[in-house]
Amino acid sequence: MDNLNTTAEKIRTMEIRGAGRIAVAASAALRDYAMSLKSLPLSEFNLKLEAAAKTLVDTRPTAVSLPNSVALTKRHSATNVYDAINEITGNAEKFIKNAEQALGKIGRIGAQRIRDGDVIMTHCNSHAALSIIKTAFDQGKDISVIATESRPRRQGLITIKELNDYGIPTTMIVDSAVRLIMKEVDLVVVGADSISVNGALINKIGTSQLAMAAHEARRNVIVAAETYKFSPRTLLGEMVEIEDRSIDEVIDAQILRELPNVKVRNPAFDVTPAEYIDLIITEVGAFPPTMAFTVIKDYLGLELAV
Ligand code: RI2
Repeated sequence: MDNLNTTAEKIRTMEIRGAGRIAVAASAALRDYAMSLKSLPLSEFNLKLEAAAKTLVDTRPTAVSLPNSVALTKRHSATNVYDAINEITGNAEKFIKNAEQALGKIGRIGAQRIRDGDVIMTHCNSHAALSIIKTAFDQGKDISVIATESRPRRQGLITIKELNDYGIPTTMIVDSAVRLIMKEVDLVVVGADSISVNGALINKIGTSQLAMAAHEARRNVIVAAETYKFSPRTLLGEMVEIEDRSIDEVIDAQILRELPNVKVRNPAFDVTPAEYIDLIITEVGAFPPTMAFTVIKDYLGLELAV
């Protein structure tokens, strides 16, 4: 359980972060944990596996990639532990391989939407969104990027470093400059933590203000999302929980102590309605947000909803 708890803690503290990366890390941790239980009777094995799955899923509530990866990894129909471990190992290898390949496919499909000379605005740090931008650049398109700082954790700094190292001309702005700068932008490309059945996007706090500003300026918003970022449980009416993180990420505790009448909030994600989204680029194709149900049904399976 030590390694599993270490991975869970790294996800909780965001040492491992990004909806895709946490899903891959959780799948690998559950696989390794299952292998460590090989001497147990099946009933005990199943109980421990369920407890471990819950530990991983409880680390961060918003990115559906996490419960999806855990559910897809832990399921087995074996009648003995040896076969159960084999199934779980196979599930994990398949999930991790698909997740890695998905990024390349999303890059190739999404890059078709980027034209020579485009200025692209992005938010936070999304490996899927960056795959589209880098692929377009690799194709020889003369592009540049405007990247937001992404307060409070400033994941925009990871994005600008990655773009800089790749040789892509990049401008950093503070989050509140988004609307002013939007007129210089051709399209917005962002990632996803969850996509609900009504096509709404749940992504890093501030994403919806990019989308609204883009809508106002008649610019397209493209979402880069692997199919495992669609939320099956929203089919049953479940709402995606917005993670409230520590206020220490926003304000110094000492300053706050001197302001007894002030409350600070730190929601980590927001919701962008489907009408502000042009296309969602997945590894199996580009879909309008209205097709979220089809993606869930055909590529994740309705059994994940229960
Ligand atoms: P990829 C991140 O969440 C950002 O919100 C990003 O847009 C999303 O995950 C998807 O990232 P956080 O872990 O999977 O920084 O595309 O809270 O890398």
